[in-house]
Amino acid sequence: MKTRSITAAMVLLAIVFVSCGVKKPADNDGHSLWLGYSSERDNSGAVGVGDLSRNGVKIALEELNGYLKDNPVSEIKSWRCGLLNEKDPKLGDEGFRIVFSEDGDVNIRANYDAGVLYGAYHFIRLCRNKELKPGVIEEVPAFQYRILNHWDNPNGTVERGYAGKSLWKWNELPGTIRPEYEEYARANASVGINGTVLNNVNADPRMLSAEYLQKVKILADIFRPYGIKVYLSLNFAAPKHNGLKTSDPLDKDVINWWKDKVEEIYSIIPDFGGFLVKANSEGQSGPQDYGRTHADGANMLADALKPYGGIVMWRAFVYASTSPDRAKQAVEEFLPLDGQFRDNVIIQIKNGPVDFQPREPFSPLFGQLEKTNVMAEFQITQEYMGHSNHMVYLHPMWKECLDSDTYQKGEGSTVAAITEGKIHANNISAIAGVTNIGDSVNWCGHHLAQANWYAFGRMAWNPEISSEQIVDEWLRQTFTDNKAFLNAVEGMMLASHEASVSYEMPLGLHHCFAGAGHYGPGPWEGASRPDWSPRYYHKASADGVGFDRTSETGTDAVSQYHEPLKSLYDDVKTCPDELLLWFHHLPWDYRMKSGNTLWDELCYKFESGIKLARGFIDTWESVEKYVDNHRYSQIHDKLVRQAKDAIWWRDAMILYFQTFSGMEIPADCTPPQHTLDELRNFRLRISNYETPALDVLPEYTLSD
Ligand code: GCV
Repeated sequence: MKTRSITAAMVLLAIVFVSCGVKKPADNDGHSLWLGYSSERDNSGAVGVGDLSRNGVKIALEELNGYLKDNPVSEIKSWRCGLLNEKDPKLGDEGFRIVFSEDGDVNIRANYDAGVLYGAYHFIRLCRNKELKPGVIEEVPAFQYRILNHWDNPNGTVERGYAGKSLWKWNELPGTIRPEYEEYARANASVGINGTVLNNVNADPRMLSAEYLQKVKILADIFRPYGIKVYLSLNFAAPKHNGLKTSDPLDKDVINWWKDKVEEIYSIIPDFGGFLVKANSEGQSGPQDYGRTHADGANMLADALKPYGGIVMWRAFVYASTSPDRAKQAVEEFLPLDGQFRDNVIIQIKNGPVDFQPREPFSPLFGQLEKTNVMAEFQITQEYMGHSNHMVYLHPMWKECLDSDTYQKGEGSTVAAITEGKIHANNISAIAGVTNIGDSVNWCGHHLAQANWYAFGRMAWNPEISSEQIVDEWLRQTFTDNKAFLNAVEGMMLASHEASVSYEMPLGLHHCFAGAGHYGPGPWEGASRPDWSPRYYHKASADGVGFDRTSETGTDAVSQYHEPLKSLYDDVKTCPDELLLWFHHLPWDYRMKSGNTLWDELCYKFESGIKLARGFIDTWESVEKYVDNHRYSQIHDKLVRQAKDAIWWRDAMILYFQTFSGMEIPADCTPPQHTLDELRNFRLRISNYETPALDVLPEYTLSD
């Protein structure tokens, strides 16, 4: 009897299982990223064309064979890849052509081996996304330099890194080579990234020492076949650290010191990419220490690199001006230098004028420089968006910046067009992302944060691709192509950036973080003066909230934008709601376009963020059966924390603002769960750069 009922139960289970049609995938630790198709390289089954000693072509072949062997595509009968016999100028250095004939022959060709490799990865992506159709595909990258910036230090820490320690084990190199180095190169090449700055912009001078260059060489050798060049951040004071009396860029000995250093670097790494420089910013040394300009400093380095084809990426994130508005400093310092930089210098500009906030207007500097190469810097690591605890798909935010029209040369002068070199005669085009990679097994600390690494690469190759397409591609390759799963998770990820803005700092508020760790709210911190403190940025008081950057009563930051933007932002009636408190200081009872008072609108914005974050948990629970247990539960735990943090943010911001507004939180909003005093005291316990552990954060109850 007992046996019979067990059998019946098993049959029932089998029926349920079959009728659902879903087999729970095996546990996956996330290490294989979006490249889980072939763990072993295979050299059989394909035809290589031309000189196979070229490593990029060889890797392309191995990838194609590995993929097609495990995942045969019935329409494909044969495949080849290799260099073109005659160079095609249309394809440039890195472009490719894929010809897929009606009778099933695939031919991937390029001028150089990097192009063949990109073609192979593109082809595999099409197969995996079921987008393969007979015909010809030609692609060339939009940006010449597509670069990750690591903020990794020689001691193994990563500034603003939330995925373990540095991937680079400097203490083991050059002797020990970890498999992750090549895995990293492969992942980057698969999305078209062709450069990596290995060390923090707050640079340790040791990185340029003979000892470290031998370590860097090993990485460069591993990355080279994948089309990836290495770059280093430098410490501008390096000559002084090495015994010179000065680091003045116009001093003869200093000039020679850099020339010799560059010669040494190229003798060890012949295809070294160049330098990234943070100068006269946040305490870093720079040319201004010697009464020189950014152009003097950058040009001195550019001249040393020029004979070898290297470039200087000189950051515009400056922090030494006396301007009363931090958002204006980059234009104030760099506009007077327009036209003075060498042609192998490019000014690296953060997407917004302050610092990678959840939402900023685009940096006006993009639209100001006309005779200088400019590039955008995005932050892939989530310094200001919940570290690797929060799921925030960042591509919509980056695209918002790239698609912004600066009106520099009339309509259509978007940030993308300017940085791609379409508006004025830039001779270098580049784009950079501060990476979210560390040595954690899943690379990024949150499984879903891998999407941001992937998205950065795809965007750098082609800034036109939509956020929807990128997240769809990534999910199919990383999880499953099940429609129900894709619909649910795509919706959730696409809503996540707006959710993050809403639950942290809606309506143009910015930099309201607790402490230097930038995790969690601290709107009560600091003073009303130009430092990095929340009170300087939100300016909440009895008369209202927001930073007045208007032309008549404010700092006139609006004038750094071209018309019609200047007037649009300047006029409170036309300024977009999402940037309102970035540009205006308004009374709490200000009547918004919606008809709500500003106070109510703020409360409802926070509420919408809380609702979205709460809903992400339901969405994730609805797809449990499509996801392996390991990733399912790790992501679930983080989504729960994210929703709790959303309420924490609202409680802190609104309870603090309420001390000025004296207004009631609308009754239909989630009730606060902590008092202002409790939250202020809690803040005292999370003041360093690390992400606090999930279970030491303030406790919150989530309603169903
Ligand atoms: C690498 C912000 C971050 C710093 C970072 C700096 C920069 O201020 O908090 O950690 O330093 O930006 O981009 O240089």
